[in-house]
Amino acid sequence: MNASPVVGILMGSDSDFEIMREAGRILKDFAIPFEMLVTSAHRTPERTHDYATRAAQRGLKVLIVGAGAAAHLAGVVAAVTPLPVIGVPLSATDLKGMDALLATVQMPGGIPVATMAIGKAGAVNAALFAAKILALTQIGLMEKLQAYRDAMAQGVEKKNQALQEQLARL
Ligand code: RP5
Repeated sequence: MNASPVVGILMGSDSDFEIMREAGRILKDFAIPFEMLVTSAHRTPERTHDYATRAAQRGLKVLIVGAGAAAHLAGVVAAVTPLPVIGVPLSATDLKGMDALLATVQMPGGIPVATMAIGKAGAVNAALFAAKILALTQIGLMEKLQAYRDAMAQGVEKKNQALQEQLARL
């Protein structure tokens, strides 16, 4: 039996999936059970409201919300849930995500949305940030996060070594 999801990944449209799947990949690597759904602040407001109001009682601990354009999804979700909401602004219009960034980050005082970078880096960081929140109470997750960081550092070191070898051949 699959474990119950502790992270919900929401996105405003299926066109957001290409980027938001990166968050899912990270959570999968960390063996954090999650669910993913398309729901829109504007096109399906009642469904969004229903999901967000029931998320905490269903056992979810963190919500990751990606949206582009006039990206109100993270904000309207945060308005009705006690759970931490992590927003990922996405590039969906000629404004290339600046519209979504401002709509997501400029929340009025009282309703926080932890806003990440626009696009793929934001989706990756949203998942890592969710893992950090869960690691406060979940044994073993802190060590996995450290291992991820160590692997990343080793990757940079390898790239530097390759660069030095290329430099030597100039
Ligand atoms: C937003 O509008 C979605 O999050 C998406 O980024 C954007 C465009 O949606 P589609 O027109 O591609 O469905 O609500």
